[in-house]
Amino acid sequence: MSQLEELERLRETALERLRQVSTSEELEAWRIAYFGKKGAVTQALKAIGSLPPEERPEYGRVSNEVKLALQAAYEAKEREVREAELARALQARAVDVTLPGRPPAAGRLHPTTQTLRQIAHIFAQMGFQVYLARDVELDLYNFELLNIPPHHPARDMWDTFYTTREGVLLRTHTSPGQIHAMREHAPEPLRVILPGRCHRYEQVTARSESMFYQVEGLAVGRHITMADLKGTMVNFARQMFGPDRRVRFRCSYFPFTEPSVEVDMDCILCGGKGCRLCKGTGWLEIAGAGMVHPTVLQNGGYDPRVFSGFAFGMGPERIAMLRHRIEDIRYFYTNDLRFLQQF
Ligand code: FA5
Repeated sequence: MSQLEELERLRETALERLRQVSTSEELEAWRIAYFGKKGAVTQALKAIGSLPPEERPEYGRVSNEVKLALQAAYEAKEREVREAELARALQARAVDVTLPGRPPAAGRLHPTTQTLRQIAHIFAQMGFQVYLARDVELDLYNFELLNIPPHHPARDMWDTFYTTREGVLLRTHTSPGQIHAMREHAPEPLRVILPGRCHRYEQVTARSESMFYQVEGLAVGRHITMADLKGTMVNFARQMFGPDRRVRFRCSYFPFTEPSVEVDMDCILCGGKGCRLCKGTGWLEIAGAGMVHPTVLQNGGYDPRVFSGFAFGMGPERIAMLRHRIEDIRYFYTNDLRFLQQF
């Protein structure tokens, strides 16, 4: 076969192999096979030096033609492969822009948090600031300074979680915060609410949890009377449950208030006629309250001959249960989204 025929053959096989190329890797292998340092075209061009002089011009012309033809074919193939690969990639990661988006799951506030905020908002309008006290307390604050000495039978009102450290417990109510707040403010007058978690070693039922919240309220000043407590409770009940609410005060007992009362409002379901919600009484309990006991005022740093005050404590879960007709307090903290997403 003459040199020129070989060139022709080279062109044909190269073009044939190029036709079969479909990926960029194959294309690169092809380029190296023909145009690499030891590639067939590179070698063919170099071969010109070993030819007799009379054959060189024709060989040079044809070999150059083959080179240019193959280069052009290579560039065309390169474009083709690139477009095909792009099309394949788009196909594989196809995005249908007409589909509806996937909305991120938005969180929301827990029903207790919502209720706590509503309560704080209502009391803020009456001039109460929020005071945060600790969850882990000393027996001293949870009981003794609240007029409940060791071994006093009144301790039975609160089933307590004690810790392994002597005198340290989980607070059973937010009332110990009263002492902290008074000691911080005395002898200035104060008006605070104290929201927070409480713990009781209690049988868990539809109405009682072992961990729940309370919102304590405390006002201390000169000339504060039971009338102030009543006005504050009535205003709260009407803002929380509607302007027509009636409120009644029932005698009760707490060691840290004297006199002590339970605050009831007329049933939001039956308006006082008696139904399942109010167990036929027509009334729903919303808080325990009373006038701050002189001993407690003194423990807080106030002179009970000059200062007086009222205090109350309510359960925000029970308030939320009334507002939303939730029948079981256990729904609050079992983290079932079917419940939580309703608020
Ligand atoms: C007290 O804890 C008093 N410290 C309240 C108080 C404060 C009286 C200031 C006077 C002056 P009591 O144990 O009744 O009182 O609890 C108050 C409220 O906390 C209850 O009305 C109820 O709403 C809520 N509560 C009590 N125990 C539980 C429980 N186990 N689960 C859910 N809520 C509870």
